[in-house]
Amino acid sequence: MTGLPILPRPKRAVRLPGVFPLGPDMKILAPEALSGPAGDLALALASCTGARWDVRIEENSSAPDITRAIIFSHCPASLGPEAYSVSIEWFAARIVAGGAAGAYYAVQSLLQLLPPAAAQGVPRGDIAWALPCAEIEDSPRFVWRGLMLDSARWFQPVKAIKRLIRQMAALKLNTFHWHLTDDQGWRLEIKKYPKLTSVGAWRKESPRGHYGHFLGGDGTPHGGYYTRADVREIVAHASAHHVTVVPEIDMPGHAQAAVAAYPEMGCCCSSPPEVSTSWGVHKTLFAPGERTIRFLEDILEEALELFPGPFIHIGGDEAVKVQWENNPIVREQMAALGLAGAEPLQGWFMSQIANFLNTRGKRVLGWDENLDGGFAEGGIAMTWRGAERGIAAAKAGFEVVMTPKEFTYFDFYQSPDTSLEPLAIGGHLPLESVYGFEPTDPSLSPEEARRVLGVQGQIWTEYIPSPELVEYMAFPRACALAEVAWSAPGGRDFPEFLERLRPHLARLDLAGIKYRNPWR
Ligand code: TNX
Repeated sequence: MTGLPILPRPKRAVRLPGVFPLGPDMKILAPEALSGPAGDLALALASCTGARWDVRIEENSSAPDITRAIIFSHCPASLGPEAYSVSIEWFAARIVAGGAAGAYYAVQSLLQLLPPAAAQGVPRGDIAWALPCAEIEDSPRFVWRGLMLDSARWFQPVKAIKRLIRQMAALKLNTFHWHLTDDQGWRLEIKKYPKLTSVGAWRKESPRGHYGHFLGGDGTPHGGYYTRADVREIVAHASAHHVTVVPEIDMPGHAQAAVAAYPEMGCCCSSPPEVSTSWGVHKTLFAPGERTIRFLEDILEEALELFPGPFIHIGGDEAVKVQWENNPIVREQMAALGLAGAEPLQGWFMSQIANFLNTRGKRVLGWDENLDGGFAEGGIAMTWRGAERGIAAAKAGFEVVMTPKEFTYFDFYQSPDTSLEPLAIGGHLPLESVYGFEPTDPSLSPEEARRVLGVQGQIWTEYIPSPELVEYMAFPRACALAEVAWSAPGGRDFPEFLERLRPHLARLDLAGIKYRNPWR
């Protein structure tokens, strides 16, 4: 590399001699289409330099003699929507972007070229603010660069989620997959079914210790949910940072909180369950009948009002079928549909929901269990049970987001000496392994390789009860994942990555992010 501390590593970056000093009376010129990122840059520069940075809207600032300015131009004809180039000379900097997202990413790169103190957001008169002269050309390797947060096992406040999204965006991650429902809590306000949150968002207590060695409950009620206003706030915040929010409503398993609220939607129900107070795979399923499917469609219909993005995730993972197999009505239904058993019934169930979402113009995602018959045309698989499943799915014609647990489960331990780490679910996923993950495979044809949409890190929160611990588990592994997702595979070099990570962690410090120090 070139000594430019940009993370994730750009496609091409060259350090040139000299610097571009950021003194007083400087300006930013930008066309209307890029005024958002230009404004972000103005705010960031004003906050650290203490000088005023005005944005002047100018559709075409191609004159070569403009000085003391940062000049944005929009060039969708030659660059993709997330691509950008930057050229910094001693008298001006020019940013060319294919779209607002590309300009936003150019701004993230520029901010990383400043001393880390810029991240503090307070004017520092003792620093000679300047950008190094440089040339950068950059565009992402993958379109899906995600992080999943489980807000069902433990509820995180809106503020913590916004902080996480802001930090994702600084790493050019563009997809926030929000796991909103599970056995231990339902977190999304649904007007038509108020008990989902009045009942389903609250559990009596949470388990203590690891579920492998049961220690009993903690005796403390836990809960919370996101109102429609909360969701809108998070979605708007994400959108301002070029992050798409993908909600997950998990079905037919991981449904216990919903069934506790509306027992008639389950099929257990001589004895309706409580919102679960333990971890692990549960047996409570939604009933596969018409009434429950309408119920879920109503829920999704409301979710569609809140999540304008193109994707909805419908789970499909870990649905143990005993309740279906033991239920005479469900067995009748299987026979009536001519299905050979409970597995194909899950396929039927998921495709009902997927078809409904398709008619609403949404693309449907699900965990890799859906590859066994659950996907309607166009379903996208998140392959968590091993990278080889993702490769096989791409060969079988499915689009995939690679989420294999051995490389992307950020709930795993970060160090082999687990006694030095906070209690975690298990596993071992050090920074270097995340960094070394290769999401494609040489055996894929170019067409098959294009079906690998990208990668995503998973923050399942059974053992992550606080937002601080979410940050500890997420960073710096998300920094390594961002590089896997964004950067070309050829230049991967772990020691060199660590050099660029150092200033990034200094920025996280100043932003108050409680990351894990990989050098301790
Ligand atoms: C499996 S991955 C699950 C989650 C757990 C996670 C813990 C997946 C689709 N389901 O319910 O939280 O393992 O690592």
